Amino acid sequence: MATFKETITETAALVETALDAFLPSQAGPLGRVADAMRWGALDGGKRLRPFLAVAAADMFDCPRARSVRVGCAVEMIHCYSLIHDDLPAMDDSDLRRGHPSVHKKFDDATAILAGDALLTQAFEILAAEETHPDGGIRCAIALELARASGKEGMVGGQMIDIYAEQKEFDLAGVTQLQRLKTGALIRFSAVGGGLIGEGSADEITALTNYAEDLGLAFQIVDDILDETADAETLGKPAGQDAEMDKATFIKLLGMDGAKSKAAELVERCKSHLDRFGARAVPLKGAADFVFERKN
Ligand code: GRG
Repeated sequence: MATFKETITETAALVETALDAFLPSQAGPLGRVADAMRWGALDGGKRLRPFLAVAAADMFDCPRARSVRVGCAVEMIHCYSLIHDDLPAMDDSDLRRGHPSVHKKFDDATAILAGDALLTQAFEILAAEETHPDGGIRCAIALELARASGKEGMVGGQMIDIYAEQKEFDLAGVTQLQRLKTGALIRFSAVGGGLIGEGSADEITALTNYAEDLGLAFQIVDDILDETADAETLGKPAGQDAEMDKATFIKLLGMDGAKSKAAELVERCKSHLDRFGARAVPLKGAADFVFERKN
């Protein structure tokens, strides 16, 4: 049986090829935004979200030609969020995935437009008939992704993160913020995979529970890495949370407390998938990967 590393590498290659085809370079006046979209979306990142979508769909023997499209859609939303998050008006980061961020390589206006275009194209991909012949299923997936990405999801989380008096946040407040900011897209990834694979309502609920615990574990590990890893390993600036005096899981639980909370969540998230038996091995592997990741 393939190792987790081999499986995620194989999925990432499929996603890379599909993204490359969805985002061709072009001549003429649109060339600049097309290049910026490519800069922000290709050749980088762990591709965790598309992996979750494809691995969840694989459990239901869904054709990869369908699930990879769902994976590309969520990765495009993720990449748009990173491009906008790096802008001077937000985190003002010069480095992303070890390369100059999109606004540094191009300019602010191009970065805004490239992010907008990736966001829009994600829904174009989901709406197209190649994603699934049943328009009801395409619509259900697009609805989930819209909810996960918008005001009641990632955008809402980012808004709270920027403007709330975070210093005052308790554990419940930080958990809620992170459930929206990072958790919502991770949740969509597994659920979107279940929907494209035509899982039953109970199976989608199991995937939802898995992804909610996984998303929180992912964020706790992110907080730990921000404090312990260097910028070269992370491929982005480190130590930003402490610099901005953000309320993080480490600040609230201490380093040891944060590590044991993440470990507990990873074990719990895997247990939600026990009903799938051996079919859940890749998704359970993703949970261990999230816990052990170094960037
Ligand atoms: C701008 C609407 C808008 C939202 C931005 C996701 C986000 C919200 C900001 C990113 C800031 C950040 C570092 C959040 C912590 C968790 C996170 C999303 C990390 C990056 O995801 P990875 O580690 O990145 O999966 P790669 O590069 O591997 O894809």
